[in-house]
Amino acid sequence: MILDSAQCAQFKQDGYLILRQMVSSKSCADMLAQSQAQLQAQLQATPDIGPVEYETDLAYPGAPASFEAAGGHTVRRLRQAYARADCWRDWATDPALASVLQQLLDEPVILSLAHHNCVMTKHPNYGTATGWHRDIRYWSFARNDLISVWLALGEEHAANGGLRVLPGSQRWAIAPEQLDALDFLRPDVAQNQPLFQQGVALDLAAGDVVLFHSGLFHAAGQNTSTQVKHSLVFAYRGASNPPRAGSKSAMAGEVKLNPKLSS
Ligand SMILES: O=C(O)CCC(=O)C(=O)O
Repeated sequence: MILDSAQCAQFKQDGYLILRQMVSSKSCADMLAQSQAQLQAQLQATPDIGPVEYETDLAYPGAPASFEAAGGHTVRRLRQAYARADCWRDWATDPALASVLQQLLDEPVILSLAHHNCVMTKHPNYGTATGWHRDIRYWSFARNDLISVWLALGEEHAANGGLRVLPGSQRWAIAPEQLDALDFLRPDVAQNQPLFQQGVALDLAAGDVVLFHSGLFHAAGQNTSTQVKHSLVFAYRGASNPPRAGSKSAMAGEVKLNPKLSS
């Protein structure tokens, strides 16, 4: 798979690119079944089958107040996806994906196991909305120039907590007072209101892939459907953009990708 010049220009301009139906329905169904099975095993919880993040851990507005509260064990993320299922690992290192990322980063590509590396499981009950943020906020690399790869394993839209993006926001200069203590765009600041109006909701089908720049502001709502939404998400850097020594970004290992050779 090779991006055309319009797609490359679009990524540069908007900070994101959607590749419709990049993953086959069979592969998606396998990846979704894996996620559903691991979630089910986690709910039955003896012993833990892998690391997870709970809504309670994240404590976004509306999250259960404690593990004892109703919904206290709602899983937000199945972590360390790379290590916990062959099909997820195969996708994370897919040579066609590597080729696309190499085109956008213009250099060899490395998968970071420190960030994302998870299935996001947004639940109808107790699944919280995420405010406008940039993925780079907690990451520590030489440059703010990574790409998050979001694979929809089912339909995603505004009603089930689908992604929204602020196109071009990877190039915006944002003043510290526009952000809260966790680096979310503050909803109460007048200067942010025209920014929020530029939000675009992404409608995705299973197999659609969103590539987005680590500086792109994005957000997502609550899941008002009856089904858990599953999205597999990994983060990639270019070879010349290493994690800062001693940072969390440098602690979890990396995988060098092999792009598909064009014939
Ligand atoms: O699904 C969501 O609520 C958005 C998650 C997200 O953007 C993130 O964790 O970086």
